[in-house]
Amino acid sequence: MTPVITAFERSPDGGKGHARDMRVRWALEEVGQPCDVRLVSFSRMKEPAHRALHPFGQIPTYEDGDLVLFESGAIVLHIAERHAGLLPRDAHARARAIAWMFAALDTVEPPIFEHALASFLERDKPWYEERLAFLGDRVRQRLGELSDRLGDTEWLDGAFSAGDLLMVTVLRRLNGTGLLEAYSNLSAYVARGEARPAFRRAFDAQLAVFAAAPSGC
Ligand code: GTB
Repeated sequence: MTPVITAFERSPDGGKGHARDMRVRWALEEVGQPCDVRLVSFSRMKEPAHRALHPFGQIPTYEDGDLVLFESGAIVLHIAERHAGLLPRDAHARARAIAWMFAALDTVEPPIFEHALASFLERDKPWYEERLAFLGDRVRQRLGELSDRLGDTEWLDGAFSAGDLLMVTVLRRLNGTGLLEAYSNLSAYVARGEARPAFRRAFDAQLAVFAAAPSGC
């Protein structure tokens, strides 16, 4: 059975692949699993039919037979557990790769997401510059720590894993802000992730949706 995922009908990011369906598309491409994509509008996401799949009325969701999942991290973990290629076979290495998945979503993504949200939504507030500086410092702290750990290795812990996949999707949100570019090993790490053929295929697929129905933003 071909799994079905949901994605934005009109991507507010102009096809840059920052919405969280991108990490699910990428994981599916890495393991060679085709999927169908159901596009949903912002209003459709809040209707009961979609809320039955996703309690918070968001994308992405994942349906495969009887199984319905929400939360991009849980979906990527499910894909990685069901197919070879995204998690090591060795139990300890596998546990560490999963720890990197949590680190990406729970430790590194929150300050990056807050920073992006502030620059988007709070620009006109009198305290904007002060808040942005504060959030920028929080992002830099995490990037510095991550950069120290990555050093000059290719991936976070041995071979490319679902931990790298999630970390790259989180970090690439900073592309062009100057924050990521201050850490040359992290910039190169993101570029390595983005150069993977599976990433390119996933990126092109989400971009094709935007090209067909460009956002009004
Ligand atoms: N923790 C959940 C997960 O990881 O799956 C978060 C899901 C989530 O935030 N979904 C967002 C959504 O459905 C889309 S990805 N929002 C609609 C709503 O809540 O009504 C977040 C996102 C949105 C837009 C951009 N962008 O334009 O750059 C980037 C990321």
